Amino acid sequence: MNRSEPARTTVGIVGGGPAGLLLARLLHRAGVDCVVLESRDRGYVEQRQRAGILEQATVDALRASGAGDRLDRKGLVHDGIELRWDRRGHRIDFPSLTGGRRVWVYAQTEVVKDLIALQLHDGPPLLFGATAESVSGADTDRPVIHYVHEGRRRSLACDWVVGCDGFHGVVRRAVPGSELRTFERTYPYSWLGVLADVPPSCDELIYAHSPRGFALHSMRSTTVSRLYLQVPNGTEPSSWSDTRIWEELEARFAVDGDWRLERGPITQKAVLPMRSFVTEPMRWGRVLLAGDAAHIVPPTGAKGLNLAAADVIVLARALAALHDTGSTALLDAYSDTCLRRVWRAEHFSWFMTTTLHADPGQDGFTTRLQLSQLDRIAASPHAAAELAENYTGLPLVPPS
Ligand code: RFL
Ligand code: PHB
Repeated sequence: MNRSEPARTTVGIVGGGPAGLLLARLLHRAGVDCVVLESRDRGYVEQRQRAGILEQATVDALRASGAGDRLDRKGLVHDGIELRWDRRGHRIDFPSLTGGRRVWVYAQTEVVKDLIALQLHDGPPLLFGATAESVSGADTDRPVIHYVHEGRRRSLACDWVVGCDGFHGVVRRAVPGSELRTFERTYPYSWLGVLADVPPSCDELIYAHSPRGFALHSMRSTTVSRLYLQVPNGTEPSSWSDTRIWEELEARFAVDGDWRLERGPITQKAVLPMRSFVTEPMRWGRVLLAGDAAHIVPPTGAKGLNLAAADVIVLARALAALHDTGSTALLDAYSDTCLRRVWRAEHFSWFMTTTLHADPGQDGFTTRLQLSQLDRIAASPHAAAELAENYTGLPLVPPS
């Protein structure tokens, strides 16, 4: 056997995305031993373009896990966002509406790179190219992960198995179907996301409602812009030329006044579907689910990565408490604690999505409701505060 390939561990983690990697670091710091199995290679995991906004609690956890240095040097602190509709803009000021909260612009790819570098530096073990095929014994004291690594079938006996293996993962399948409830909504549109080598045309993110559909202006740094356009489901990224993308972005961001969208070379294009999905419960026997393995949100509320981080912060505390005191009280509460926060984020993500996007063939009544809601946010500090509190992130453990 490979020297670095253990046959047993306390916590077996399937998936080396943000959820699995952050959990491993937090457990390592708490003295709980664990192993991470990741099916892809390191280069692939580090390059996947995904989320870009971090809430305070996510930043705090990254710092606590030792992964805050580059984030503190390169992350951009944002105190607000702009909403645009009807050719006008309205800024939501986070600190004044939330008692001082703000968000960080720091790409998921960078978070993942930081966590991988730490993990490979001082452990615990992280195996790339290790694909979990199944988990047996979820309802016994010793669940086992069956996986393939370097062409060989292997097994890892664990006290606890955590599925951080994303929406298409296998760990969820260890739970009998009769024990799981799933709730799902798909949307009749997708996002075309592009990266462009051009300084952002704004200091803060712009979420735009327009009769032509939704558009979002985000960024990766002071020199790289990240932009999204609502497109029909099934759109091929290659069917959008660079010129067409810039023209459409310009039309959807159009605002009275002298604002200009700067153009630059587009370096990546991809289409992402929009989905809401929740699995209940998030624990069965000795198998726990965290992050996208348990729930998906459409990206309009910037919640996916932050929800994944929140789950594993709650879980790491619960496993550390078990390790330190022998008490399973926090683990027993894990699913309920997380699901209350998950459903709040599901609602917010659905609200942002349905307020800002145009359904194909949307009627005038629905459009008027959307515009009225946006007007209300602009007119009422209470309505704006509701958005700002949700966007910047609610408490990790919601008050009951
Ligand atoms: P991830 O990041 O999907 O990581 C799961 C990891 O598990 C591995 N894996 C397995 N490993 C071993 N054995 C198996 N059988 C395995 N099956 C899967 C995978 O290779 C992967 O490395 O889930 P995690 O850690 O829960 O993190 C969640 C976030 O990644 C996710 O919520 C967000 O990125 C969602 N999301 C976005 N959120 C935003 O807020 N803004 C965005 O712009 C945004 N863009 C996106 C996204 C999600 C996307 N996906 C999942 C389709 C763009 C995309 C394309
Ligand atoms: C991003 O920067 O990729 C991003 C930002 C905010 C969102 C979604 C994506 O709501």
